[in-house]
Amino acid sequence: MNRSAPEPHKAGCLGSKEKKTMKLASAALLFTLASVGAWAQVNVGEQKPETSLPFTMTTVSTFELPWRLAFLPDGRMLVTEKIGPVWLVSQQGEKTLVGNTPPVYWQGQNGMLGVFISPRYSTDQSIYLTYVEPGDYGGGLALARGKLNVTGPQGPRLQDFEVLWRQMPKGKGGQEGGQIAFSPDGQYLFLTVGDRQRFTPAQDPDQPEGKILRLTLDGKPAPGNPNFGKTGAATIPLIDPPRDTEAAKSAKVVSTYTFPGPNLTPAETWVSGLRTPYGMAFSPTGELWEVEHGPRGGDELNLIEEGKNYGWPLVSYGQNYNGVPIPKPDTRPDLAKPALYWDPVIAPGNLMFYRGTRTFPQWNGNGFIGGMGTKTLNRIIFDGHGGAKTAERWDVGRRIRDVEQGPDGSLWMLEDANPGALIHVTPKEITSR
Ligand SMILES: [Ca+2]
Repeated sequence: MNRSAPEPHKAGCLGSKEKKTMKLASAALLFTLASVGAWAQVNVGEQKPETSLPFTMTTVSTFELPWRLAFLPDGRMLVTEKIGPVWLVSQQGEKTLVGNTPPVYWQGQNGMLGVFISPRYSTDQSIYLTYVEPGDYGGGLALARGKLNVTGPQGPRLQDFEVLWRQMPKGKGGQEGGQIAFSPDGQYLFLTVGDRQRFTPAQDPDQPEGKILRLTLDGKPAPGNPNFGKTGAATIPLIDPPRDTEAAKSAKVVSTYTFPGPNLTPAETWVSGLRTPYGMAFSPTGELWEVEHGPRGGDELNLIEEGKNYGWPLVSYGQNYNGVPIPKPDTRPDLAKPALYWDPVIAPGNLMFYRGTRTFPQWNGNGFIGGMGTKTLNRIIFDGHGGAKTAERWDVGRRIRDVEQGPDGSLWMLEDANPGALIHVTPKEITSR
């Protein structure tokens, strides 16, 4: 509730003029509530799954901890495995290893993460990778680009590979983020950086953890960012993942890192206060949406708007895994709230928007979120004005790490498991007797 609203029992002390003003204010408040209505931030964690699936799932191949897939214009796809490799895969499931991919720090949630096709692929044949680079102490998220040569005698391989952005210092903790969304005009890229299970850096403007960065396609701070041109502290502290939000407040500094050049984090930052941003995508109406894991309870679907602070670890609808409470979002109206949240959680794998009217025309414009914890596929309806609500929750019996749309409008999913399936999702055939 709005904490500034007067308590009802105090209304009796007011004069008639104040009462009239209050009535108007209440009417305005009611109108506001009614106008957002079902679209206001609500807990959708208790939603029950559908009793049947309207689609068929066919396992085409299996991988070791597959993480993301991306379609090339020729209809083949690239599939990453968290343990390191990147594969070129036909829709029939034939796999060819892509050469010259970088070494990764594979440990827990760390490893090879995302693969994304350049918005200029027809002219630059480039792909973007996100992964965790190995270091002397833990690892660090990296964003890199390479030209994909699929015609050479040595088989498919990356050329002119270059790291465009890297998280420094390297350190411990999972929850890297690693999702990219290209701006609809293809000029910029948005990169999610998770909190690395360190909590407090998500609120430190000098550290990239818990942020969405807006960068040029070459990984530089993008003109137009809220703090474009500003630099941050030359030296920043590194902490290990503390046990909870309270312990994080007095976490021991294990080392300090001094940047060799300017600290560009302020200039790169688009929004802050995120926890585990594993899903992010532009909707067909041009809104940027992000989905993240909360702690125990409190997974979030957020509308991402320039300069906003999404609250982690100051507030959450969930609590720490050890039961230590976290203040609720209502206590901090200055922080942006999610459009939807899940308590209990679904553990979202990613977010994608379905575009077009081929194969599943009824889903044109809808969002899809894979639920790993619930082994579900979740359809989300967006109103194009910052509102979202859930449609079906389908029990698919697999931990869905990724769901993407194929060239013909069918869906493809990756299962978070080892072995984990590559699953083709097609309309259920209607059989007549
Ligand atoms: Ca939040």
